[in-house]
Amino acid sequence: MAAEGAPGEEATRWHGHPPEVWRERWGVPALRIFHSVGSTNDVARALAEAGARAGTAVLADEQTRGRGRRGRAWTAPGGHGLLLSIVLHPGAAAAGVLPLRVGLAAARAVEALAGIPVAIKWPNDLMVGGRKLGGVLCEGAGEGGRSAFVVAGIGLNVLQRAHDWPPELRARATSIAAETGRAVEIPDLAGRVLADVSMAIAAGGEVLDGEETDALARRDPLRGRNVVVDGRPAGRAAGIDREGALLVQHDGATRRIISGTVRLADSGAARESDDA
Ligand code: BT5
Repeated sequence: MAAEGAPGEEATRWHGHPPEVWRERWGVPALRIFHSVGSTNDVARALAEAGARAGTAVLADEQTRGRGRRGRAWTAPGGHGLLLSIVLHPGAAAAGVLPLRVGLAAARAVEALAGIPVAIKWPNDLMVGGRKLGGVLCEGAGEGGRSAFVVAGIGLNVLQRAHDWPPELRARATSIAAETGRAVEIPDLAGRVLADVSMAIAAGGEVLDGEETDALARRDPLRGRNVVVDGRPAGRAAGIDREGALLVQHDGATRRIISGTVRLADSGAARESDDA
């Protein structure tokens, strides 16, 4: 069982073991585990600013201020999901590449443990059956230029059932348990995600390589579909380039989208608060 404790207080045991046991098992340089914390990304950022080594990880059962991109919230009922942040030293990797590289590694970890195919909706959504299973939030050290470190936050829905979601997410969110009827152990998933993300970052170059772009293309639910970018019809999605930009074709021209919120033009169900 997850450890109990006051918000912001580190857990002394998590799923039956002290954090040090998990740290050793996963081979990470440092690990902080909380029953409840504001945002694991904030804790990881503070550790990174204090010089934490690459691979340093922060986990929580519950976040009181879990966040997505652009001020949106990440909602996860306590103990039902994986809430993980990893300090990365991404070297020369372009900013647009990181969420996709991390998302691909997380998708592969889920596929390996849960046996379900995971789509990656540009730039940071992990989807199963058209519903959101997880998301990635990469935050750098500062605005502009390249960061010495990046905190990769990963939220994955593991044990939630339909009644666990607030009404606005019920039709749009899913979990590994809801998709497979089986539970994956959160510590197993954490270990696998940590290993796969660290390996992908260590091996990754400045831009996505052919293997990565192929793997993303196979998991791209937007490709060939008409899309709406930040609320405006933009054209037909035509894949992801090596810098991590979304390619959109309209009137014979191809535009590179480097940031934004995208949905399918024909998905009424996805007329989401995400467009806000
Ligand atoms: C994301 O943002 O998808 C990135 C989420 C990253 C969360 C992790 S958890 C560990 C770390 N610590 C943090 O504080 N954050 C990271 P975005 O693309 O902006 O999506 C947010 C939107 O997804 C919300 O506006 C909701 O519509 C929806 N959403 C919120 N919680 C969800 C959930 N558990 N499952 C599916 N969809 C959700």
